[in-house]
Amino acid sequence: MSEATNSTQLDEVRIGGIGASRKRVEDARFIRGRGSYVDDITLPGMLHMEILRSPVAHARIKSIDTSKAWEIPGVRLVLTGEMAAQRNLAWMPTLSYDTQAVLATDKVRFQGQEVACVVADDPYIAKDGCEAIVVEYEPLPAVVNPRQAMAEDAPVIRDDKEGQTDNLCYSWEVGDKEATDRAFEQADVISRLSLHYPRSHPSPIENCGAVASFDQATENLTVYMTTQAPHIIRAAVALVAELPEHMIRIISPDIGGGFGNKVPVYPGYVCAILCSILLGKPVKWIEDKSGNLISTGFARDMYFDGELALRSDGRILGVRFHADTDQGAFFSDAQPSKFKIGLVHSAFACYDVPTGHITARGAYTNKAPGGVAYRCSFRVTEAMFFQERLMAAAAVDVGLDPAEFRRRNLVRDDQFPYRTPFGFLTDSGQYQKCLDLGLEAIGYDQFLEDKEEAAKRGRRLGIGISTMTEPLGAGNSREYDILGIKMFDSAELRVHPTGKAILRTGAKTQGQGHETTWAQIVAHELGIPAADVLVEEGDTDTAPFGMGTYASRSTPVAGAAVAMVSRKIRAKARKLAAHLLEVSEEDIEWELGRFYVRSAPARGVSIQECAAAAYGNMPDGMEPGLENNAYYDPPNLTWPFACYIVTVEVDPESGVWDVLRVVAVDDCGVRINPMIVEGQIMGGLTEAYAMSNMQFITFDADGNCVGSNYMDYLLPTAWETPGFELHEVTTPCPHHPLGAKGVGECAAVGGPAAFVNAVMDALSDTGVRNIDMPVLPDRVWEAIATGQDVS
Ligand code: MCN
Ligand code: CUM
Repeated sequence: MSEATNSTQLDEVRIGGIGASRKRVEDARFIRGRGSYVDDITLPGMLHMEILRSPVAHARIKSIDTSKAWEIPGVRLVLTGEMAAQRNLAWMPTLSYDTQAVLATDKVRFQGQEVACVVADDPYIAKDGCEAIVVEYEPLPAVVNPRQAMAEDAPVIRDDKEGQTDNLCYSWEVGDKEATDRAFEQADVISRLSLHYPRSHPSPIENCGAVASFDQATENLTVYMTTQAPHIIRAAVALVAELPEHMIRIISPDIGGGFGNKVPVYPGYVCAILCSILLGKPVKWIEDKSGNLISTGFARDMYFDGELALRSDGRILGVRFHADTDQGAFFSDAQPSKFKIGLVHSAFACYDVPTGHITARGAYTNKAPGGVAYRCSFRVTEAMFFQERLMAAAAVDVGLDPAEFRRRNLVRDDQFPYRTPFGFLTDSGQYQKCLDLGLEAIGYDQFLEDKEEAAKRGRRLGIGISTMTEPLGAGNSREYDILGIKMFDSAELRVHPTGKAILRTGAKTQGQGHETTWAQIVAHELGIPAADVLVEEGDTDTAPFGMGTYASRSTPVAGAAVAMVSRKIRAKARKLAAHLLEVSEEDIEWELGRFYVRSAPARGVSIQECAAAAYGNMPDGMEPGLENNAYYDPPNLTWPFACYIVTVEVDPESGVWDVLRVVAVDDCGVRINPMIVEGQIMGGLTEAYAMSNMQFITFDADGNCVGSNYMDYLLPTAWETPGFELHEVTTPCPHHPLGAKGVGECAAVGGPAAFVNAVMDALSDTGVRNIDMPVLPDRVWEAIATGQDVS
């Protein structure tokens, strides 16, 4: 037995507990090129699949001739929609209760849509096979804008759906219309803004892919695939294929970035599975970059018109807005809320707004499906962008400094839990403190002076603020589910006789560092050094059932489950300690990694000694072993807060703008690994910067996707990305066992408005209210030259 005393208590940071900026254990393999991604999987007899995609956006399919493809040596299967239909798989249900074509049969509805696929001995033969397929298309007019799609005379895209006589996908409203109308009647100032949040794409470095392996002897199906949510995929396959779950194994190996792109279910996965079933051989499908950019996981693409009712002193009396969203050809949003438009009504949650009303419509268009994906908890990014752009415009209209305007309206610390006009309950925060810290860090007053001085010499400086709280951590099971399965998550912990342990969760890391941080939670709860805890995720045969990683839900939900399972282990270890120390449980105290006798602190046993006893020296009647699991159903979403402040200089001659400084103040509650949290914030700010000024995917009038390659769709590199100055406030989450809130998406959500607000501030004397993203130099130049908004 250990003879340690209280004074030698383990140093939590030294064992890699909470608060330790532990180096990421997964990086040891990633930076050596030793990760194991889907494309690294090779199975005996494996064949390769390629997809033939539609070159046109909207057309009736008159015929598909595959005979030439079948003749190519090495081609094993040519699959068309007709053949899939024989298996009832030409269409699949989406997670938003719509249907989506797996392979087109009647029409193609967006450029890049899956029309056929070819399986061959190698991927090159499969590609040749695709090129040998002859498809006769009868072109139809294309619609690429949701408002045009909802016009009277627009061609009906989803004529496959019974009763669908227009392109309306859904309409929705929330809030109190009458009270809001009254607020606007009483307003001293009404401030309006219209804008478009452009379509964007997560573009992870690794594209999507799968290796499907159907064993004809056992009829078991194993699929290695790029998914952020393996158990949901297994549930979906079980439901669609009417197979029991134990015959389906989904393995999500290392993932080279998800960013939301790997949440939806894509036709490519389904085709790979179907081809493997038909051929009885493993089939690998690896998407190429254009395929990824043209067909998967789009985000945003939303038009806003809205207004704020203001009192002359700057207090907000009410808010109302309308949003039109472009859902693409199929409504395939992978999101667990009961709201078709996601959580757009989290807008204005950080401000004390008495009342509000939101209306929204979603439209089908001839564009790839998508909507909620890309580092965003379900249209929260658009909501916060519109909120902060409108706040900036309103500050000008009401004649207040934008920081002071926000300060007057931010929810105060003593108002929590705070009920928003749209029904959310925000949990905690110190919003004013974050804002003040940000202003101090950027040297707000000094910058305003510098700006005025510079203006005298014809220079345009600008400062942009963005403050927001967002709902992270879907969900709680009362309100959030996918396919009827509630949004809890899970952890299973097995402590071995030597005190080493393996932890598995229902989440799935794609670069966020779960292998590092979950071990830190175990270290914090049990005193087992983080280095002694192996973390595994992503295999449905071994991981406990969980709903996966998106919506920054891993820490709020799976992370909480890790804490809870560790506590269960500790409770059993306490009984073992009492047995070893020959005292009753009530006489035992816990300090990190050790139980001791209250009256004689020098008498104690380590957690490792308890682990050994669980297998070799348990008391009579006690079940052996030290393993357990926990399922955690969060009582609420977590509500982190952020304040981002950006300064820029705009060159009036060219419209080019340079970022001078970026200050970020994030409050995500208790930070498990501060270094990883900072990495998440920097990554998010980088994406925010890119969205604000360089990324867009547009479509011409015929529906051709312009920007489906990295020459047009730009990814930020170290060269253009500005430096970030990070600051921290900690308001523990009141309902999370560790006080942690999610953080993975904050900077990507709140960041874009700070950049755009800064540019607009630099143009404040021109009367221009809005330039739509990306805020390209030519748009800025045009705005300065014309004094008009640029969309
Ligand atoms: N963390 C922490 N303390 C907190 C909150 C988080 O130490 N208070 C740590 C976590 O332990 C975890 C990381 O920060 O290691 C992110 O945690 P969390 O906020 O819970 O988010 P998730 O793990 O659920 O990640 C999802 C989120 C989303 S939705 C997108 S999209 C996104 C993002 O993460 N995709 C990413 N960040 C990404 N980062 C990388 N590298 N790759 C992606 O694909
Ligand atoms: Cu919506 S992107 Mo993330 O939630 O996987």
